[in-house]
Amino acid sequence: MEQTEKPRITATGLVRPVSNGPAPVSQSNNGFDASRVPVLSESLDDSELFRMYRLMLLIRRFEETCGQHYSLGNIRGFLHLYIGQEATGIGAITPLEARDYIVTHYRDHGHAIARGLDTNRIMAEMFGKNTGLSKGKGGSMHIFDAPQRFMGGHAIVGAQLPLAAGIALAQQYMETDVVTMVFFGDGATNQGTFHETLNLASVWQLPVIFFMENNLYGMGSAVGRVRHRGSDFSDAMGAYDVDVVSVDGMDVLAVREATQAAIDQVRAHGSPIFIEAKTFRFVGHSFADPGDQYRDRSEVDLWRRRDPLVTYPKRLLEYGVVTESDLDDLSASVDAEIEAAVEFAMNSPNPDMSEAFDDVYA
Ligand SMILES: Cc1ncc(C[n+]2csc(CCOP(=O)(O)OP(=O)(O)O)c2C)c(N)n1
Repeated sequence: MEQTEKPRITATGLVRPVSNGPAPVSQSNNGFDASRVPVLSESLDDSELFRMYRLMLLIRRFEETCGQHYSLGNIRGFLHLYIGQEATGIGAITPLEARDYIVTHYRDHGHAIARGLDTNRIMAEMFGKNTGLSKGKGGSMHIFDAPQRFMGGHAIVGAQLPLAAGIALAQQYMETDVVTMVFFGDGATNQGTFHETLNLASVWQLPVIFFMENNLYGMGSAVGRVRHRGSDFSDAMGAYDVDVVSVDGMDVLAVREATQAAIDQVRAHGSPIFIEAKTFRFVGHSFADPGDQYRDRSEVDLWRRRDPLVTYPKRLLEYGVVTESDLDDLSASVDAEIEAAVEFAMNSPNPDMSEAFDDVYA
């Protein structure tokens, strides 16, 4: 079959200079030039801009609440919070359509919320209850909702990558225009599965978006200590001839625009794209992370100053998309949703022992 030549995707044009942008930041801010930030997107209406903020706030409050219930012993096992990375998840997932697939790793609550999965059932999964999305048997790292095409939640670093390629291969075989998006961290790029999957995805021209959330650390290891090229991923895909788009992961609109362009291209041409969002987790790797001692306080503070839960609503106010009272109402409605989710989880039964071996594929 003759292939039409695919256009090369580029993030150029996604960022527009602003006269009174924030003060430039140092290189330690992951190389992102904060003096160039996008204006509010022209392609999104006010209700969508507002919905994106609601989802970001929902993730933040969900995560904070999970942290509290972990300390109380109501949530057990591992808990990897997404606090700080909300703009990336929302910018990446909101432009997907319902027929598209998402595969992700253990830092998955934010992705699940962004996908619009039932907050009650995500929370119940956290609490290990049988009303949870994985019937309480998966927990925090294994959120799964096949009808919504949310295919996990995977605890093994890099394991989700070949699964995503398999889903994309099936779509290619069935000649659909469905896009598969797979999330992973910078640490996963050192796994063999990453290179194997990239290679085959390129050879077979699979319709998959490789979405890397580069938060600069894999557990306690700074990316520069474990990767030959450090935090620079610009030519990471050279060997596979896959386009790379690098975007500011603290800017929800920049992520959304870059991702929308990538989705359009993958849908039309069926070839893989690699997106790198530069972001940061504000808290430890997981609740087992003893005090986050491998990061300099000043580095964390620098990133916290770019908290998307502060900068984005500020922009919405500046551009007249919302009023202060809209934001107050929103905050109350998000709190009510989280409170209801906790109540639902607390009041749900544990999985029955008789179901222990159900759904085991062996
Ligand atoms: C194959 C494998 N090796 C090691 C681990 C332990 N582990 C869990 S998370 C993690 C760090 C991964 O970091 P990254 O991919 O950057 O994602 P992030 O946690 O920063 O979101 C490691 C090494 C694992 N789960 N699986």
